[in-house]
Parts: sequence; C-alpha cells; structure tokens
Amino acid sequence: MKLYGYFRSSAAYRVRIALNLKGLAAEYAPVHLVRGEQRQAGFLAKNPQGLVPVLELDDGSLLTQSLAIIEYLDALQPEPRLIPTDALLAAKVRAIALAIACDIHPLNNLRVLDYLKNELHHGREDVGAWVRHWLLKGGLDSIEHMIESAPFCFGASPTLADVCLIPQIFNARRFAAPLEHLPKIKAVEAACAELPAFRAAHPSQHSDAE
Ligand SMILES: N[C@@H](CCC(=O)N[C@@H](CS)C(=O)NCC(=O)O)C(=O)O
Repeated sequence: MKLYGYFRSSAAYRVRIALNLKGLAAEYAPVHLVRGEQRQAGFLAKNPQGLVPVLELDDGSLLTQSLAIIEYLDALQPEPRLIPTDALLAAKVRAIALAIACDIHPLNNLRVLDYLKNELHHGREDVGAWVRHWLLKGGLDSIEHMIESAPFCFGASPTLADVCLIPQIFNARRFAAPLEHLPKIKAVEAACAELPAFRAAHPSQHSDAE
C-alpha cells in the first residue's frame, strides 16, 4: 500500500494513526500542499478532489476520504476495532468522527484559508481568528461533552473518535486555540500520547516535516 499525504494534513494523520494501530505498513508518498502539488494533473488522476489522503492499494485501487479509508482498514484488519461492533457505541463513535471531519475540519482546510487570504483579502490575524472560532465554537467545545469515558473517548481502547480527535487537537495547538477549558479532550490527548501508534503518526515524524 502507498499513502499519499502531507505531514501536517490532519486527514492524512488520521489514516497514519489507523494504519499504525492495526500494524499495517504503507509506503509514504508526500504531496506538498503549500506548493500546490495536490492540484497537479498527476495527483488529480489519483483524487479528482485534489485532497490528501489517498491510499493506493497493491492492485492499483485508489481510496480517498480518510473516514472511508479507515472503514476499509477496519474491515481488512478488524483488530483492534476502531468502529465498535455494538451499534449504539458505533453511532456515538461516528458522531465524534463526523463532527470533526464534516463540521470542524472543512472550515479550516488550506483551500478555505487560502480563499480568505487571497480572494477576500483577509489578513493573517483574521484568518487565525476564523480558524480558532470554528475549531472551538460548536467544535471542540461541543465534543468535550460527547466524550463518555476515560482514558479514551469511549473507554479502554482508542476508536475512530480518538483517531480523528488527536489530529484536530494538533491543528488547534498549531493555531494557538485555547484548550484549558476542555479537560476531557486534554485527558484523551495525554492517553493517546502514551501509545506508540499515535506517537509515530505525529506530523513531526514524517519525511516531509518542515
Ligand atoms: N474529508 C476529507 C478531507 C481531506 C482534506 O481536506 N485534506 C486536506 C489536508 S488535511 C487537503 O488535502 N487540502 C488541500 C487543499 O486544501 O488544497 C478527508 O477526510 O479525507
């Protein structure tokens, strides 16, 4: 398998954590998002959306969308399960994952921030305020109340919820969003930091880290 990603991409970070938790190896192929490599024809042929991650399977199949990729990995290698078999718990896990992937992350994506800067001519301070606002308001502030137990979002082992939360916390810290008022989120962050699978997936650990 080959994972197309970018060290700081939180969506690719989710897939790296999932691969590591499952002990699956994937070659890493960096796509430099700031230089616009995701919009070049060669990459658009892999993902017409021009977004990372893309997981290329050994038979050439191309998978896009981090949550779809992780669902595929969970089916391929069921242990450890990231989406619980219990339907009620699975719905709760997916609710946190989707709150991050559908409601928080798209508002803070590179192309959205570039549009604010380059087309609408907002300055760096405005863009930072936008990011912090949408990260917290109805975002991490709400997820704090959706976390049910310790040490991970839903008990003793990490699920898709933790896999999505940790990269979003990384983004929050990168943009200096205050997290002091979110004790459950900080506790999950501390628990995940103990696991080699999460540590090895951190953006600083990748060949394209800057
Ligand atoms: N919903 C997608 C989001 C993918 C996404 O937005 N990736 C970002 C990096 S985190 C990207 O490639 N951005 C490039 C751009 O904005 O031009 C997923 O979960 O895979």
